Amino acid sequence: MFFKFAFGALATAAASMVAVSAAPAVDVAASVSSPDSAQVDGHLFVCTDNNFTGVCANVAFNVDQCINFVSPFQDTISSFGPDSGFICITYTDNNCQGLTYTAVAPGFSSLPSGINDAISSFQCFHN
Ligand SMILES: [Ca+2]
Repeated sequence: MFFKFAFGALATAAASMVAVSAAPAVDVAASVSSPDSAQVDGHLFVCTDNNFTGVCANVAFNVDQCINFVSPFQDTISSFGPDSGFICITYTDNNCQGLTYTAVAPGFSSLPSGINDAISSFQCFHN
């Protein structure tokens, strides 16, 4: 998860990964009905392209909560990673159903066929 980003918007996304306070992450969190950022347990950093590039967001979660992705992250994620201290299970269908792919920090800079561009929801736990 530690890459140099070529574009300003991506640099902002990278900064949000650390500061967990940037506007894009908050907007996405709200759009997927994530809990209030002041009360969340952690964040799953997701990007639409490999190597944590493309459109990225730091999606807030509470442990044991299943969150469905919405546009632009529904069936587009190609790299992702959770905050340290958590294990996150992604699913190829909504409501945490379908094939699973599990990550701990720093996550995966690319995903295998069948998972790439197929993730629809996720659920995280303390690791
Ligand atoms: Ca993708």
